[in-house]
Amino acid sequence: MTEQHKDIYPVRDEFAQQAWIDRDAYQKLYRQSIDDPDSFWAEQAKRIDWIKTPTKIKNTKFSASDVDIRWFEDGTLNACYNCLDRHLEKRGNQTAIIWEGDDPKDDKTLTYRELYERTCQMANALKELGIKKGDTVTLYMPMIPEAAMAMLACARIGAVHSVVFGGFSPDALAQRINGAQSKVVITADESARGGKFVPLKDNVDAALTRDGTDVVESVLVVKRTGGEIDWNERDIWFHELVDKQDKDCPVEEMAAEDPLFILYTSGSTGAPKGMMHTTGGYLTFAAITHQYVFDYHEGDVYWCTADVGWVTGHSYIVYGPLANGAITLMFEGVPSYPTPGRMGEIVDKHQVNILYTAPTAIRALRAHGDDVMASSKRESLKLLGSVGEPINPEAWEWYYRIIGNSKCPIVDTWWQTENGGILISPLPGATDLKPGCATNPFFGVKPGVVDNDGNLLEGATEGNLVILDAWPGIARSIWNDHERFIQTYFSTYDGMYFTGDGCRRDEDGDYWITGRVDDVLNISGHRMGTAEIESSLVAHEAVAEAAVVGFPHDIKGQGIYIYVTLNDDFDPSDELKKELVQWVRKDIGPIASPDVIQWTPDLPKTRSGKIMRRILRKIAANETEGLGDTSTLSNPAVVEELIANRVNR
Ligand code: 6R9
Repeated sequence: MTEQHKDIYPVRDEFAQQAWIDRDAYQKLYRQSIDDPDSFWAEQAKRIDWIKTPTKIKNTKFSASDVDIRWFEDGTLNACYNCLDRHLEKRGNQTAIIWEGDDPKDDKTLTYRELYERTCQMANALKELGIKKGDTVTLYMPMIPEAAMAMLACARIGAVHSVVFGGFSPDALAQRINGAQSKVVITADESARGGKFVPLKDNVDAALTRDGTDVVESVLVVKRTGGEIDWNERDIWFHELVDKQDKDCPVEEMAAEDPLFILYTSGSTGAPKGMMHTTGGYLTFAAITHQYVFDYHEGDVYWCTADVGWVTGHSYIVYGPLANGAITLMFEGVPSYPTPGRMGEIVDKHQVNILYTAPTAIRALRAHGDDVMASSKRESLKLLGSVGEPINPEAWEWYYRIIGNSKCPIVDTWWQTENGGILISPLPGATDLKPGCATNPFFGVKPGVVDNDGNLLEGATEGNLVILDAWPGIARSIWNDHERFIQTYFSTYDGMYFTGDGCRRDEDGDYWITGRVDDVLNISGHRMGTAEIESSLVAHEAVAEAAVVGFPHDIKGQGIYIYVTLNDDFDPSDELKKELVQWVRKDIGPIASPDVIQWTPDLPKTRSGKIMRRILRKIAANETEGLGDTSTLSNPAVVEELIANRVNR
């Protein structure tokens, strides 16, 4: 996907001089982190305030028969304490969160002390609702400070949060509430995004009519827009319960390996997986990566544009920055509202120094032309970051030149929900940049490239990206399904964590991520399993069979292309196409909106009945020249027909 680029942007001396990590430090520390992980991570654990300092550092097993990952296992700590309490003395009056509303007139800041007091009140409120250590709480919230507080309040009392992205449908929410068995759901009346209101509370009400959600006893509702909502017996206004609580709340002492949160993510098969992250290793890894990858220094204003519903929001809006005592900006809206120049205007307004966003946002801005940034100067910026999908060199150059005024290094950070934090990325004071290249592994990360048989490849090569040993931030399991965890990540190549991504390693040893090699789509940086969309479609009465593939899309990176075979009683029509699009949007959420539907009497299958997605992908991408060997198909004739009826977009 990303073409190898000749341009190199060398580390600037001025940057290296003030950076935490320069070239020599990177080489030295990286070697130590791989050769002697115990000493490296024992040292790094000092960035955390432990209740009981760990003496056992790494104790991890990666094998198809046994996966057991423990870091700092005899240590105890509290994540909320590390994000709030310990900063009070030195920076109680410093801003912790800058909140920028959807409407440019709305903003506010919270100091560390204010965030601490509100979080304690919220923790006390959760206790009043009967939440105890080990219980789960589901959050379905707008991008407002209460979302961060709710996460931290859970952490404070040892509850496990499960944040569900506010763009998911009631069914998707119900599935996740059921999976986590949460007694309490925290939401808001509505969220405001791009001038539109999303009925979060109505969605919760709808979700709670679905099977398996009886477990929910209380719904805590933040009043955000004042929009009209139904009221049920289980509903409680957030302000009524929280405002009256005490502003102090003792922290729960957690073992390093106690769960901190669950976060659902899509895989290539079946229902979304609740990735389970634990406390000590995750927090250490979020903090160290936030400091070094973004070269965060005291007082820097840092803005990650992700939503807290995704892992990037967890690690790089909340836990990493707050553990480091940073100033973290939280934006409620979308970068293009009310005008396409909004992102730059926010940078100027709050004097943002570090901006971390996604390629899809950059491509959408670039499509407006270079003048789109004319309403802002962005002189405060010193570093840019990218995450979520491969960034094409053209978007990279535009980001560098137009947004960053040709003076800010770009860190292209590759990682996944399962990883807890950044695994492959330049360090801005140490790494020469290549547009579109994620470059080097972070400390403690040992990547490898394997062929389809699992043979490790040496030197400059291309293949499947694996990680050969455990790092502190890796998820420990899938919630309530350790077998599936092993099966999904450790059984493809025994003894290695399989990422599901393809990559190329160039002559300099730099890693270029080429995108997913499994049946996971990446739509505007949002992960989605083809299996989820397919099972939604076949639940429609008209659909006999459906196959979903991604195709290259200028703005979204990938679009959703669907091949549908109808049941005998139904005829193809534009109305039916519209109905199916609405069906999937309603079932999963607007992020799963299909771009193209092609009717077909049949799907290409192997003799054992497996759909040949490789062929469907090529047709969707209009690469019908090299379809490869189709002779093993049970129905080779269908391929001609599919090509002839391909839908252009
Ligand atoms: C953090 C996050 C993970 C998938 C991952 C890969 C893609 C993320 C990338 C990237 C190329 C980058 N991805 N960052 N691909 N370059 N810098 O996005 O987590 O939502 O779990 O997605 O996203 O394909 O496997 P998640």
